Amino acid sequence: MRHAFGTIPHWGPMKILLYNPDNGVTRNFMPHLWMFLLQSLTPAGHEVLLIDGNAQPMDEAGIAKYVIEQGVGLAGIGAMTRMAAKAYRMADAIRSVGVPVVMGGPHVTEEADEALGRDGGPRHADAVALGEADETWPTIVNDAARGELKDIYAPLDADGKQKKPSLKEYPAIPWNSIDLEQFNLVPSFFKPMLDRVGEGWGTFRIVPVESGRGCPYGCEFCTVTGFFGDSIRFRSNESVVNELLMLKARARKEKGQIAVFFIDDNFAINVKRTKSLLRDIIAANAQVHWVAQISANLLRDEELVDLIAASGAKWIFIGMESIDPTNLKDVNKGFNKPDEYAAVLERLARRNVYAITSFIFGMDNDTVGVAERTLQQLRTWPPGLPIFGLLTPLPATPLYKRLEAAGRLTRPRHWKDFVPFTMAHTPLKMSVDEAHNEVRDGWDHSYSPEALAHAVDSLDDQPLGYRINIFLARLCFRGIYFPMMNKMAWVKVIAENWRTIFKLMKKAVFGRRPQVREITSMPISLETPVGEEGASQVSDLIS
Ligand code: B12
Ligand code: SF4
Repeated sequence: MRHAFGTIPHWGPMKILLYNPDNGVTRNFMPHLWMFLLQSLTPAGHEVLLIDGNAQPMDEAGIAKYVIEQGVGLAGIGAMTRMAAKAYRMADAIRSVGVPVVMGGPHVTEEADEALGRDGGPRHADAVALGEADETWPTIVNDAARGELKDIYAPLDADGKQKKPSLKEYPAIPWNSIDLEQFNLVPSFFKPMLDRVGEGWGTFRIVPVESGRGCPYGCEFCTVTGFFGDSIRFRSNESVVNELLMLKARARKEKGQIAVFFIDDNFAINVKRTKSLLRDIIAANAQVHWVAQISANLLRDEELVDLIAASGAKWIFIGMESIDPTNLKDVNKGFNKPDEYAAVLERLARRNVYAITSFIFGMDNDTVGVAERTLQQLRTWPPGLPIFGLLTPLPATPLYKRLEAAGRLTRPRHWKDFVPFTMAHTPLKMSVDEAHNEVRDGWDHSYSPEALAHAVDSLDDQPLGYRINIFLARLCFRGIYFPMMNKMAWVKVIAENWRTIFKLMKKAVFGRRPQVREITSMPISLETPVGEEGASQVSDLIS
């Protein structure tokens, strides 16, 4: 194995860089939890540096220079499939200056041979951590410090069977001291002005918190059931509550805003336990504004939805996927009942909780016009944040295997040449181009100036803050499909939406003056494609 700065191995404390590549399309300003988790699980004595490429964009030369300047002795890179190509390029750059790289996360867990160059391609990683690395990470660090990294680290029990870490002894992530500056959504040049606005608007961060892992539902396109297993594990209520209290205290101390994204795949997978957690959060006065993913079938329970609202929830992400029961059955998601979507959304909206509704086009029963049919339904629902994607065969999913076996994959290793919103197989009842057009239609019609105005108007009976809220969130979400990475793009969007902006401003000035707390009662965006310019519009509106 090679080492930084010549041939002298590190036998002692190291500087460890944990790096998450950007996805190359949008800026995802929510930091990735794995970095903080592994940092907390690193054996004492080592120093851990974190770089999220979404917040600190870096190229190959930049990262090579950084690891040399910092004297990094080990780099850990984690990536989803869509960032794999970038992750490999960055890993190559780090290895080229003699620093060993260990890779982990959902992609390399399934494609370890690719990362290790055992598939005939180049080697990108010195070692690969398979699956959940909570228990293998300390061993990896110790091996690296001794100069004895192995190729593969797998979480196995004494019998060689795969072992899932319990979350009962969850490490306390020191949110009170972690440097979160790179994740502030508010641009530095606006900070002084927003500090004056008060309510902590000089900083705004969305922080990932997990309360449990695993989902037994096994939807065909999803990696979660395979990766985390169908054994669901939870942290204790107490440890989650303490984490929220710590975040709340930090926000207070820094006079900043913090919102939480519960990253559990299905936050209410065990309704009894979720209720008990939410009750404990309320009892401990640990409420923060939060977002979580919950499947529609679990939101039938009025008491659960009451607790969701009372504990601070503002947005619930719902994987609706399709309004066609045949499609849902095809992808093993027949538990989603399109007939009840409207009722679920209304149940949330009655408590001023809104939904991010996620749809997948390009399913086997989809035909031309699927976007319009979906939009027709959407228009009858309370306003939310619709998002549209394409059915994507991720490695090792049942979907990938089915399409591969049927010879239907047109780009079997699509991640090697990642192109956003581009299919890797041909759907049965329409062409690839037609599927792409459907997704474009979905985004076009949901995020056009008319659609934004309609969403705002549909909340006419609500406080102004809610209307501004939905407008800003839609503006931000628009960027998931239509990249808004520079000032000009934002100027154009603002110009297109001037009527709605003017109307909201007028209302703010001549109507009841908006309360900053009201306006900002939810995270602006989960995947914040806004960049600095986007956030500036946010601040314009709240000042
Ligand atoms: C939160 C989340 C998001 C958030 C933002 C991501 C963020 N900033 O955290 C949002 C909502 C924006 C999002 C969006 C998307 N997501 Co997402 N997301 C998640 C989710 C629910 C939680 C991630 C998490 O924090 N997990 C908890 C941590 C502890 O687990 P972990 O990251 O896997 O890390 C562990 C191990 O993997 C390992 N590990 C990870 N990295 C590393 C690195 C090293 C060096 C080592 C040693 C170990 C290691 O150790 C960790 C501890 O055990 C996961 C599902 C899941 N439960 O993981 C999906 C998931 C990661 N998302 C996924 C997908 C597909 C997407 C989207 C492409 C969806 C879409 N169709 O548009 C987009 C892409 C966004 C983008 N940035 O480009 C897939 C990725 C699958 C894959 N093979 O790539 C997942 C797994 C869900 C799924 N449906 O299969 N996502
Ligand atoms: S419900 Fe969500 S997390 Fe669970 S398997 Fe289906 S898509 Fe994946």
